[in-house]
Amino acid sequence: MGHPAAVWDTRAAIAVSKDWNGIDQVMLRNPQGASAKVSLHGGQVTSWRNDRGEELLFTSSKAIFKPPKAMRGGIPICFPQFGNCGSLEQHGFARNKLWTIDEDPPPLHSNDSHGKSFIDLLLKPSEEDLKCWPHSFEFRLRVSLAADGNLTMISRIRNINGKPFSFSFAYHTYLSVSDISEVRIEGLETLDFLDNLGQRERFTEQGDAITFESEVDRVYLGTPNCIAVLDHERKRTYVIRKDGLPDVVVWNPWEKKSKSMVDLGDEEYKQMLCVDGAAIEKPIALKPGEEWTGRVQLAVVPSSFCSEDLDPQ
Ligand code: TA6
Repeated sequence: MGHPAAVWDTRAAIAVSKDWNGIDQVMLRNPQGASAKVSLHGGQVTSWRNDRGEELLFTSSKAIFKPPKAMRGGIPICFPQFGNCGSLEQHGFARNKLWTIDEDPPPLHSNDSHGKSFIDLLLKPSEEDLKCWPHSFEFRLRVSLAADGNLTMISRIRNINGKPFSFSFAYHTYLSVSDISEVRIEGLETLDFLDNLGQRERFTEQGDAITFESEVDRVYLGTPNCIAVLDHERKRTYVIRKDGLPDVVVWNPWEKKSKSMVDLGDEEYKQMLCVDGAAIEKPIALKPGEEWTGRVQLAVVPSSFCSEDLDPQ
């Protein structure tokens, strides 16, 4: 179903329109035709396309587009809690809340805006939120699309002079892959990880790239700031660069769990892989007035590019 005509800001190739729930969504476009879409519901990136219009993020064919539930796919924001090991709902409330467009954000480095289409969103706790998480914060999110098509998300979370608080965080990133059995991750070899399929026991990864033959649900710890996800069939490599996010979540539900999820097709585990920049093992602690920044940049390069070419550590 088409959306009402979007209102394009020609200066910055930004358009705001309403989605089928009447919620504002922001389309970013670059001169080469690449695009990204961000919903004010959850501050969730719901689409990221290259200059050939190919969708690079996974969205379930059975996704439920009905607030407050987050759509299954794109990049939901997990804050102030990752997982369900706290008092809040799974992955916290930020992805289920209505954000606003931040018309006057505190400035970022010029590199974070120069030559980019970007939008700044803002989440502040409602009275209801303060009942379940009594901390006064401001969460500013910048989503930007660069001239080369790279997608960057910058989260700035500030303690607004309340009492000290801690939080865990993840950019829950659903990558679109051709066939999970043809995918490998480079950059996590030999690292320790917590296995969510057990009781979050700690294991050490082997020395080879990670490949997939069954359900994987892990938090890799103390990871490098550059990870490669190689899709052999499409000859495509996702390069994930991050800062302020020491951990990486790797999740594929595989067949049995996919069949148990109403908002995921039974076979769709084959076309998705979550690789999330995260801060989980050591929650981020903020004193009054302090601010944390967590940044992730997603790029796609031809698969002739391999991990040796990644940024030297
Ligand atoms: O590790 C990722 C994970 O916590 C999995 O256990 C799975 O629950 C996934 O997130 C999806 O969570 P969601 O709440 O979006 O269904």
